[in-house]
Amino acid sequence: MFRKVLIANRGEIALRVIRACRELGVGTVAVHSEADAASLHVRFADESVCIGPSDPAQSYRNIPNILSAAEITGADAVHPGYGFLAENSYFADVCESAGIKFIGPLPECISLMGDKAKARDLMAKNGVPIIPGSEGIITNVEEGFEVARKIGYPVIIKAVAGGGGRGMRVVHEEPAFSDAFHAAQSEAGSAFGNDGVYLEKFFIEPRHIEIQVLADDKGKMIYFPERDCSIQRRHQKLVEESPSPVVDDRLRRELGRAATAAVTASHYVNAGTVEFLLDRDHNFYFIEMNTRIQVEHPISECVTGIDLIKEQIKIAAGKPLALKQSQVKLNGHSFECRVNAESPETFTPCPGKISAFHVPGGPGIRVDSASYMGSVITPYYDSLVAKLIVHAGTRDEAISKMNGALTEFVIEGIDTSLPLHKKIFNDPSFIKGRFSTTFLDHFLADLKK
Ligand code: MV4
Repeated sequence: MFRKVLIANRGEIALRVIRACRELGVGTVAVHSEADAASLHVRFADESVCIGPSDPAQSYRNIPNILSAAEITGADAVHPGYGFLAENSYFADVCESAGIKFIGPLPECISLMGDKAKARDLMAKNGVPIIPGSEGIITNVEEGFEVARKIGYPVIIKAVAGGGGRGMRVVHEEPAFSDAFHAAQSEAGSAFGNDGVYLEKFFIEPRHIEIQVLADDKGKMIYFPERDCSIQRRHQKLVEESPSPVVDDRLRRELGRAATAAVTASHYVNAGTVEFLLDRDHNFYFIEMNTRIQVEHPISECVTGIDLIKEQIKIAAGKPLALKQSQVKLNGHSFECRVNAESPETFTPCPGKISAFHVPGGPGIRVDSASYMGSVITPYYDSLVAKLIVHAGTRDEAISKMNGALTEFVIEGIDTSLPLHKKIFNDPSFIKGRFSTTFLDHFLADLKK
């Protein structure tokens, strides 16, 4: 096992990794920016190093400073968390070159999945269903016209380096294609330094379903029951649940088979997530693979009892995966609310000092947060204040538990998304499990009426 893990992150996920290390008897090194000196991850790690100013480019994304901190403290592994350097193949590569284990997949795997057109191509070749679209990237408008005519409008133009919804354009008819194509190309070029785009048939009201996987470096792997992440606004997820209210055992096994095929095809190691779109007829299609631990991982932990972060660390340390697929049993239902510091009207981040903080409790209630009374949500980083996670025997019981927990959660001094979460958990369509990725936009439009 590792002696000491450096956590190249902040906030709740840094704290989550510190807790997992502690349980494994592994030492921890926190790194922090100047803005985060009073943060809980600094307080609860065994050691800490200041790695630069508040601007994440100069601290949490500063590779030389993070590697120096690892060398000074003698850390033998780095956990990247999510965001920042988590999907930076160069970072994973230089960690390995410096003799520090990167807790995640190999750099080659990160860059392969970072190219959405290459990932799509690999899946198609390995029997994972993909959405009808282009083979590889589209280099000019004429080529785009041809593919779009073949698959039929509406189509969606996506950046190969995108993901999470950035650099996408939906085109409903041919006259709009040319402008959208050039706009997508130039947006992708300036956002990602890569102007490659590809084409897919646009699905109107899909559900966003994802499968968590764990794979060791000996070829063993397991998949988890699906997460439904359809409740989002502008690609920011607000509520996630596992299992999905529309997936049955048979579909769950098919999704698992597709996810494990994706792992095998890419020689994937460590924790990853395979994303699918699910259409009205419950056909599913691969969209992308995330090569990091995700924000919503706790709901998968709740319904299986498996600690994903501990498994990540053990896999990176070269231990064989001790879990068999038959030991991954779906138990009950779990929801997560991402409680953000944001204005209820504009959804813009609302930084400030938390003047009162009371977290709900009781059986089946979990709060992953690095906030406390007196802590400050700064404008430098994401505006996540807490993840409120519930687990109960059935979906209805979990909804009821979430409603109680939302009522008890007190956060004062800043505006948060808690009032919106309460409204969602009282919406009849949501309660019935009837929603798609467009649910929240319609819901918010109706609220304004
Ligand atoms: C799509 C799609 C519909 N059709 N692809 C969004 C994030 C990225 N992972 C892929 N995404 C989507 N890809 C096809 N072919 C719908 C989404 C999508 C979405 C698109 C526009 C606005 C909001 C969205 C929310 C979830 C998913």
